[in-house]
Amino acid sequence: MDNLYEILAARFPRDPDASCMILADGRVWTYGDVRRASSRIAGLIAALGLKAGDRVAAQVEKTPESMVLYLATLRAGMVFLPLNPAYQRHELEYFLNDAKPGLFVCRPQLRPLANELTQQAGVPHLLEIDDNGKGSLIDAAAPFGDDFATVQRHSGDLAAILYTSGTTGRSKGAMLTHGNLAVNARTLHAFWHFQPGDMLLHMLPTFHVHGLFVAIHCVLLNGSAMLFEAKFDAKRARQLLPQATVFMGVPTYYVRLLGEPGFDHDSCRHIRLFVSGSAPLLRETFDAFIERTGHTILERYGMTEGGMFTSNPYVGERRGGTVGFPLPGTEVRIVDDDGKVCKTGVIGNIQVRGDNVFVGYWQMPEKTAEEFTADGWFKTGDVGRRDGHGYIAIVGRSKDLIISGGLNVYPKEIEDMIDALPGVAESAVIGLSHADFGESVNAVVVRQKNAAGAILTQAGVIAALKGELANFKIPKRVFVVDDLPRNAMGKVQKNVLRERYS
Ligand code: MCA
Ligand code: AMP
Repeated sequence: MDNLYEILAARFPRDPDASCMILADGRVWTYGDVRRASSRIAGLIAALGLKAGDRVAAQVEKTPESMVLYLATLRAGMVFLPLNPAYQRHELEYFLNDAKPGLFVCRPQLRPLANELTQQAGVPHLLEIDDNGKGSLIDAAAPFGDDFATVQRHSGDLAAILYTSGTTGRSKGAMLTHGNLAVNARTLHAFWHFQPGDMLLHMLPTFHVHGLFVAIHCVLLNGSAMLFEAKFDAKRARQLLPQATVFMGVPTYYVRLLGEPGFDHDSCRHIRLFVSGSAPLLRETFDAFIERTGHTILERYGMTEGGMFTSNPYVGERRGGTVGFPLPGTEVRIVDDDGKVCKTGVIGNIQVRGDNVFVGYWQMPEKTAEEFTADGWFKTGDVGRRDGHGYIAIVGRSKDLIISGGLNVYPKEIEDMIDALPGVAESAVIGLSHADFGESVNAVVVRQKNAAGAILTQAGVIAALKGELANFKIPKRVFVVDDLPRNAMGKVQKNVLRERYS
């Protein structure tokens, strides 16, 4: 049986009363609860008449019910499509039209917009899960049985589509199979030495690879429990860490933990592993963490298009400023612009290959072909080097991408929206270093010459974007200028802008 749910469930504890998710209010979801609830929701999804391979899109808060909706989707043989609850009309409209899900699960407060957008996109079913894990989906699933027979799937069948923004402004849906997810889950579970009795403190969102796949798959394969918190909060993390053995986070979490008074060695007394990823961990954060807690954070590197590619060692030296070595089963090479493998220490383009690497972008065969080499390597768009000991360091990106607090923002998407505002001639969106988010989003906006009546201000631009785009993409600062610096080819010199405004 290659259905990922079966692979995970085969490792659930024998005792159905064993804890799986421990919630902030003290409630516990046992593994028996997870089996039963996923069975009922899978029964409902099947009864809606969706066919294997149909998409189930969910824009819901992080709750045990929404986590179980993911498992139920796998059980029913459908494809899970998680969406950040911060997404607004402009983003949702695109995702629903592009993915054409058979079912859209939303929060009740989104209902009017969801009605409009699902009708427009021809999505046949719309159900709700609210922020307390209740709602029409849960009610409708209640009459279904606890013994749903998980649908047979092969390792090459799709399990999930996760949208990653595109450099051209159009988001691309990365198609991940049951096999892609299973192989990465098994690798990480073994490589990071998951063991009986582990307790993961789970504070990541569950609409991305890090929180949904990396963290949850490790726990489920381990049959152990997690402290399942709705979101990251540094104070709360400090309180809960003494009960945990493993913690995973983006660099911002570590920066904020270090800013928390009283966070020290004792707060981490049972922790055996701190993992960081999704964005570069600054050397100063890595060093300050060792100094404060005695723990060396394990930094790893990955992408939506394949889960985790490299990791610092569990046993052995974890080197700050590096992302370690290729994980077992993943090949990593660093090549120059002609595709020739670079010598040790030379900076080049990072390419990866392995069973964890996705099978392509949803309905974008040309884009998919562009991102793979003829011999099957995926071009990550990241730039790095390998040192004499084999440690890989990411030194930059060839793609125009900003990572703010672990969330990706593609400048082109925002530039397109700003350019459409009255009085704007053109714009350039740039990342500037930010103490909390690592990088922040900033817009340099050129006013139209002779634009009658239009007064461009930071507040005006920000107000025009809010409600259309997720808040984390909204520029923190807007600079209004008369022109943009260009090179001889006429290309905007973003490096000059970054220097000017840093
Ligand atoms: C929230 N805000 C942000 C961000 N998050 N602004 C910029 N960047 C952000 N990441 C804004 C909100 O819009 C809001 O603005 C204000 O900050 C406060 O919002 P709130 O929700 O209270 O913020 P928060 O709870 O402090 O959230 C910050 C956070 C969160 C904890 C860093 O963004 C987070 O959990 N990030 C992790 C994302 C993640 O899981 N990434 C992994 C992707 P306003 O006041 O104007 O409304 S997976 C991946 O990258 C690959 C595969 C990998 O390698 O893992
Ligand atoms: P996403 O599209 O959300 O999957 O983000 C993947 C991107 O995050 C990668 O292509 C990298 O640019 C970046 N990333 C992930 N982990 C790290 C890391 N440890 N260091 C630097 N960049 C990282």
